[in-house]
Amino acid sequence: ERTSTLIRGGTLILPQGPVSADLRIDGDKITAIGPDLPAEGCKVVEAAGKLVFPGFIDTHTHFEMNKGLPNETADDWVSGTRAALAGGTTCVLDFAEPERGCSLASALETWHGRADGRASCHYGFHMTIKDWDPRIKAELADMTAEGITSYKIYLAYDNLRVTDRQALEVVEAVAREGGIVGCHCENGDMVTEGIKAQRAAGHLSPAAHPLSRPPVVEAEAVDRWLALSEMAGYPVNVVHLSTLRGLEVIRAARARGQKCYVESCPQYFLLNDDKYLLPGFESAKFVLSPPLRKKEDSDALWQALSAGEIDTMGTDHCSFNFNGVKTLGREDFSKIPNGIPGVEHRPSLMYTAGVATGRITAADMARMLAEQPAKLFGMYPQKGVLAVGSDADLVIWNPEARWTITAAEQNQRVDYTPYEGFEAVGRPETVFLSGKVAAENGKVVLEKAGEFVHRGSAQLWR
Ligand code: DUC
Ligand code: ZN
Ligand code: ZN
Ligand code: ZN
Repeated sequence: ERTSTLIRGGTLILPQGPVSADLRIDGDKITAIGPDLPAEGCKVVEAAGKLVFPGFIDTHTHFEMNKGLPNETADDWVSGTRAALAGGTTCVLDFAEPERGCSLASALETWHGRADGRASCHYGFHMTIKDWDPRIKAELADMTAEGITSYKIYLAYDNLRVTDRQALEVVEAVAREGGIVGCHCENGDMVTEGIKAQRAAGHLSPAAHPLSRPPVVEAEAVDRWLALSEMAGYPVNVVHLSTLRGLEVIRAARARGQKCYVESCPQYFLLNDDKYLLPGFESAKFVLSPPLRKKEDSDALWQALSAGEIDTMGTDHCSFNFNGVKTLGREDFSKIPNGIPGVEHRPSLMYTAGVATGRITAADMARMLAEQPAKLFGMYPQKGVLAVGSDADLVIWNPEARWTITAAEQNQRVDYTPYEGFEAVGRPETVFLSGKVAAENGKVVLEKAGEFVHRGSAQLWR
């Protein structure tokens, strides 16, 4: 049935900034925004003292990754999207990955099979390209027709990476589709040698992980990725930027007039490489790639975020149980499955450390966690903005709430959180998904109502 809701007296976080106004929802759309809207026929939600954000979009998740293998992720599509929703994220973009030698269509079918009817928030897929040949190339037009307009390639991981020549061809081919390609920027050969050097020195504990892939590994790959983009004459996305060195490469390219997009993740702002000095195997909880970096890197990323140099914030949510598959690397750090959880906590982490401290505004947060993700990935203005005609995915945010992040109370189905004990300021109080109340105070109240988002061309605003 079609319901109407009036969200009354909240501070709406609009693209131009915060505005005190009412917002009306009819069915699954926002139908009016303005002062003193009539309440006839509406369920009224009082939002005085609250912020109203567009539903947050996580540009980077890995649910049900390595399915069926010993290093399978902890969160599947059911638990991962429930956690996202509980934390105020109404849409995720997950990485679909074809099996070696298989078509993009086969990966799309597999990912639909896992997500359809099981997801509690809306979702789309980036398509990972690891084989690149005429057959795969011919599939790009089919992908566009299927609502897939973003791709990912790796310059690292021997089993995933493409050559530079292939990377160039991928960017050129995706440009013709009006899509966008993101890249995991680490130099694969340097990582391989870095791991070998640590092992040779007898360093087998998680403490060796960051040493095996220092900042130059990222900086070199970012530089090469942007060089390939320049040659192709089409902008690309750098995913999960972690270092000042990488940022400097991006700044230099932009100073020459090159257009590019940058994603980073909360862990690179909030956690540092001192986590690799924890006793025993504890540091394995923080083994991800790129690794956590130094305080100077985080400080530089905060400055870049404040200055609008970072376009989107994803989580790279890739959860492995600490008392489970993380132990595959107990004797050898290089065998620790790479990744950390975070899909549930990104909005609260960024609000606490960013907005509440004054480093960014609430409008900046909406821009980097909703509006720009929607634009870059072809969902704007259907998603990413509070506007008449847009989908009614939104979050009523209590800026006064104080709470503590703990694994015991999380929705993520993994046995730890890297943010255990983090004192959060602000919390999503009510999350609307397509016009319906779907989560309240960190608990999901409407399950499996997520829908696949058929995405259009990338909107390249830079
Ligand atoms: N890095 C991780 O830590 N996990 C998932 C994939 C990646 O690139
Ligand atoms: Zn489907
Ligand atoms: Zn990556
Ligand atoms: Zn990733």
